[in-house]
Amino acid sequence: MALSLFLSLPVLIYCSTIFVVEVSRHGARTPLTYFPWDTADGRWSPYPEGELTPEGMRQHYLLGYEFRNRYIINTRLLNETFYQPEINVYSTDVDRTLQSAVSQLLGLYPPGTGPNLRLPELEETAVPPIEVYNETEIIQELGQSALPNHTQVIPVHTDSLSREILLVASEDCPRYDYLMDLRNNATDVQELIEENASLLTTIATYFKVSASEAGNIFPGLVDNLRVNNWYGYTVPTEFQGNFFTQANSFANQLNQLTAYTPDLLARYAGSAFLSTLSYLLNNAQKEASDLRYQFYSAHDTTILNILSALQLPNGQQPPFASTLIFELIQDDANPTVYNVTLAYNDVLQTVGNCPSTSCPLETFLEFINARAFPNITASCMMNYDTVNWGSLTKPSTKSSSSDDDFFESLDWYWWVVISVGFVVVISAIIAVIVYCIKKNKKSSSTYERMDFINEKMDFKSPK
Ligand SMILES: *[C@@H]1O[C@H](CO)[C@@H](O)[C@H](O)[C@H]1NC(C)=O
Ligand SMILES: *[C@@H]1O[C@H](CO)[C@@H](O)[C@H](O)[C@H]1NC(C)=O
Ligand SMILES: *[C@@H]1O[C@H](CO)[C@@H](O)[C@H](O)[C@H]1NC(C)=O
Ligand SMILES: *[C@@H]1O[C@H](CO)[C@@H](O)[C@H](O)[C@H]1NC(C)=O
Ligand SMILES: *[C@@H]1O[C@H](CO)[C@@H](O)[C@H](O)[C@H]1NC(C)=O
Ligand SMILES: *[C@@H]1O[C@H](CO)[C@@H](O)[C@H](O)[C@H]1NC(C)=O
Ligand SMILES: CC(=O)N[C@H]1CO[C@H](CO)[C@@H](O)[C@@H]1O
Repeated sequence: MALSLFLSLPVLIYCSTIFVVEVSRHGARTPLTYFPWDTADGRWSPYPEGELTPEGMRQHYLLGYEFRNRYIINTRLLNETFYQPEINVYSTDVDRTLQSAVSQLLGLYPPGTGPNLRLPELEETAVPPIEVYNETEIIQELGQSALPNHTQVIPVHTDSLSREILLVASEDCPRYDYLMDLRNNATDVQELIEENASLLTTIATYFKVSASEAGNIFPGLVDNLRVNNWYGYTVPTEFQGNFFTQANSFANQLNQLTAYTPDLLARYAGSAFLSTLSYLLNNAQKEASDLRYQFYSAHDTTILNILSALQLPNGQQPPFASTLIFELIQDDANPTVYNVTLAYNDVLQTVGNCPSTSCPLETFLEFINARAFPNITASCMMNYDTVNWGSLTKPSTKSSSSDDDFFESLDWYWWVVISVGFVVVISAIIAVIVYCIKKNKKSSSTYERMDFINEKMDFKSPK
């Protein structure tokens, strides 16, 4: 509270927030997989796996309450009562994110802010076409309030997970899925798994299964332990203490390596969101619509995808109800000047080439437009055969829609290139010896491949 006042005070004095994009992770939930210790004492009863818990609802209600304070009471970005064109809410089609959105909105527009019937006479008209039990008593109790206690209901949009590329990139991007699959077999990933083999041994021993079966259990187990740890519930001693710390850190590292390394994957993960963000900020600056608050209710992956695409390294899993807030700010003294800020759980971030945490809109847009693929649909459907093997550019902040930089750190490809390079070099030497050709000019493609190998070696050496 004190912190938020401190944060919003300078903003109040010099400039106004004119547009907000919020992305939050759902609140506390039950584990995605139950293990014997969960079911033995019925600790999650009656909640099935992966559902929002009352604690998760509370977290989002409190977020909504805080945002009411910031964006309705202090800065007056939003009207005191719900005005439909101002706010748009979009959630992934998952119970816990939908319920989180509703819980947060209940804090933003709490009971008491909802509407009355537009005319008292409409009391008799505003009934459904079937007979209602105790209709007279209920209508009397409601009075003019449309719903009990002037409760405000707010639409929450969603779409099927298979069309969720904006918030869950892997759900609708075959190309990204394919690249992540390749990464699972890469040497750096396999090395990390080998270095942490003791974790799998502990799991294999406890569940009396093979090591490969233990590998299948691991993701569900680590999630389970994280949730039980959050709740302070006990788990078997084998999975407490060091095991938990190491499993947690290993899972984070593995995720970083398979989903966001090399950089191209991070761009796949965040492209659709960054393009949408760019579009929203442009529209807001032009005041093309009345929209002032865009709220996305989503997952830890969504937050990591966005942070990774913005090159803000974060190897940690975002805690329940983690929140990214993008604000478009207008300079009161100079109304043609717009800045963008990004806060992750209230910590301001410096994005790309921005001079500080408050970033001129053009600089911010230039960066995110370069990071996003020009046409994510095309990039996601990109066929393996269409990869341009010759070009070895490293796009990072330069705009590009190709896969090339991905292959710089694909170990299997490295070996292919070394082998090809080796064969080419040997052939060249044989050619020189056998045919005594005076001009000993290597083909340009050989140079390219050799450069690639050198670059690759530089890339590997620091680690
Ligand atoms: C804004 O809030 C005020 C006070 O609650 C209300 O009278 C007014 O109708 C609202 N405006 C809109 C556009 O919803
Ligand atoms: C509903 O109707 C029944 C029977 O008419 C009555 O006993 C009861 O008090 C009513 N309930 C309310 C909430 O008015
Ligand atoms: C409104 O809320 C109060 C207390 O929070 C409750 O006693 C009352 O029944 C509610 N009214 C309706 C119509 O639900
Ligand atoms: C990864 O390796 C496994 C086992 O060697 C193999 O079955 C699988 O096809 C490989 N996946 C890819 C994408 O290369
Ligand atoms: C906008 O960003 C620039 C560069 O970081 C900074 O100097 C300026 O104070 C910011 N303006 C506002 C209104 O935040
Ligand atoms: C993006 O790529 C898809 C698939 O190639 C294509 O159908 C679509 O027209 C492209 N969109 C734009 C705006 O170029
Ligand atoms: C439990 C365990 O073996 N953890 C290791 C996992 O790999 C990292 C990186 O090499 C090590 O630092 C950990 O000790």
